[in-house]
Amino acid sequence: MFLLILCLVLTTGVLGFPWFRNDIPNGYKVPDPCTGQTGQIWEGVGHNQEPGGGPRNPFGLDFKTVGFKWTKELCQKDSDKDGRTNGEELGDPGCTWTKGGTPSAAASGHPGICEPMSNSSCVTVNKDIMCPSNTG
Ligand SMILES: [Ca+2]
Repeated sequence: MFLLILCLVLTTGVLGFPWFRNDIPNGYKVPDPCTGQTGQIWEGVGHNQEPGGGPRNPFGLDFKTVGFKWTKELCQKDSDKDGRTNGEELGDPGCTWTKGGTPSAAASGHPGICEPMSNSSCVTVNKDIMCPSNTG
């Protein structure tokens, strides 16, 4: 049993916590904002790299701060400072979504990556973001 737990801990350390995607609206449909990634999904929503794992992006840090839950506070915050709240980006503009429910809108942005990425005011926020290819 101990080994099983240890194994789980080690695995999640590498992969991130994929089940957290059930804890935010449209967690499986967050668009990848990197150049040339149109239509692609950013799997590790709270992380600097698309597959997840490694350091957290601003949204991941805020998500951790509120206890890995979709709270009104988190929903109304603009973690990546691009002028749109996390709720607006994830398709819950009214901050009414609860776990298991259907979001009122589709995800229209990434809550942890300042968009558009080419915007000069986003460069500092996005300095640790690793795009899937070298096109971003
Ligand atoms: Ca935002």
